[in-house]
Amino acid sequence: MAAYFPEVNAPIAYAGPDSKDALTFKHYNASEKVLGKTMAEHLRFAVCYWHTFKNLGGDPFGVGTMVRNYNGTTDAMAAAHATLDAAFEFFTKLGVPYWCFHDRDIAPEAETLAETNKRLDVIAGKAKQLQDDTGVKLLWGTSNCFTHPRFMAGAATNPSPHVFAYAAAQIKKAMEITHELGGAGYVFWGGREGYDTLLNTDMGRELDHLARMMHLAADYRKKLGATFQMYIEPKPKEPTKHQYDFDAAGCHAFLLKYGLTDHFKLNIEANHATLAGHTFVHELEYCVANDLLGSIDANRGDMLLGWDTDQFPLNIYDCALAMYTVLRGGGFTTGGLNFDAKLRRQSTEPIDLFHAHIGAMDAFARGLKIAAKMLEDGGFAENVRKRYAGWDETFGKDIENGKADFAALEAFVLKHGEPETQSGGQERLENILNEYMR
Ligand code: XLS
Ligand code: CA
Ligand code: CA
Repeated sequence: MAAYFPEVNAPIAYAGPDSKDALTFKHYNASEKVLGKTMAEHLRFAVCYWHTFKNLGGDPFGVGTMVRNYNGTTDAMAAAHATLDAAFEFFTKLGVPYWCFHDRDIAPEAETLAETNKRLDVIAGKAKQLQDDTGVKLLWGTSNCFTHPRFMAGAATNPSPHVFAYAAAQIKKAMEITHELGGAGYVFWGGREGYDTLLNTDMGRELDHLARMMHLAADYRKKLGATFQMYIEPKPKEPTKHQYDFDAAGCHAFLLKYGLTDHFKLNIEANHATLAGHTFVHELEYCVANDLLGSIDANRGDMLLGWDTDQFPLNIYDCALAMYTVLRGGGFTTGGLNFDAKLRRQSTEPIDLFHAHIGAMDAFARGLKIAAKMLEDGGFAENVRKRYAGWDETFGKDIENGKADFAALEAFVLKHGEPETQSGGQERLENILNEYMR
């Protein structure tokens, strides 16, 4: 088989924090145990197909800058075959256990749905073979219902039932191939499920239609006998002005209203959290508090740019706090850390893909170790326990259990007077956190 990444001859190895070799892991040691599980089992890293192999650095102001020898042919299916070979070479050399794709990433769309599906079958068959040969597994699959012009006004929320039907047919097929490939998950990111202007939008009806699509998907999952976990991925805006799956809380309200909580968890993306005006860890914490934690799209935005820059995650604080929340939530089951991240437009060489992923894997490995230490030391948890200690006493418990009515609460205050103040101690806690970042 042709080598598409000849600069890397063997799988990237762990060489320890003192290594000066850029093509080694300094912190990610797949088999090293942390809190009883290997780092590979905790982190469940995945490479995404779309940014890594299909994005060539184009932006709204300019065309692609990156040359890749696996998609240099005008024969779309030949390029699809070569790209899949290159992808599995990359996964294997990087040493990631999982990958993720959209239907339209792996196989190009044809003139008709029937022809497009035939192409998908061919490429999915090849992917199955490559998965079997390499041991790389599918973290999740998804359907791209946002690139083609037919979806310009949304897919499930499109004003036309014909477009709704097209999206349904596409999702049906993507669920089938995800199932055939043994995918652990299936993602719904509502690319254009929102609006550009309310002047032409029936919001209530669109939300009902979105829920209808989710119920159809839940029914079809059952019919397929599939075991993959379905996720909704929140994002507040971009490409549309407003997207209905705004954030974790918005998705939760939607799932509750439409009776969908048994069928979905969330796939939280760091950059989408910040676009929604939250921190990454806020979104994860909301998921843990509401049994919604599914999977993570690991990336980061740029503090000074207000759009979805999808950069590789390197901020150790963010990685540590994210992993602290994930560990407290019981860790990943079906989910993992998918690098939904792309090279900057000036990083044109294929080897840059290795540098980007190695750095991000090391950042999360450090985050995991720091989070494990924070958990083991227990200082933060103890601080929280003490802060809420009043709720563990009889009076607090009575309120929690609904045994104290307004009159009882009033009587308590009349008897005990002013509550004591207690400091939140934020600066002390932040200082302690700083000490973990070594
Ligand atoms: C785009 C989304 C998308 C989803 C999958 O902003 O992140 O890539 O993860 O459709
Ligand atoms: Ca994403
Ligand atoms: Ca994104």
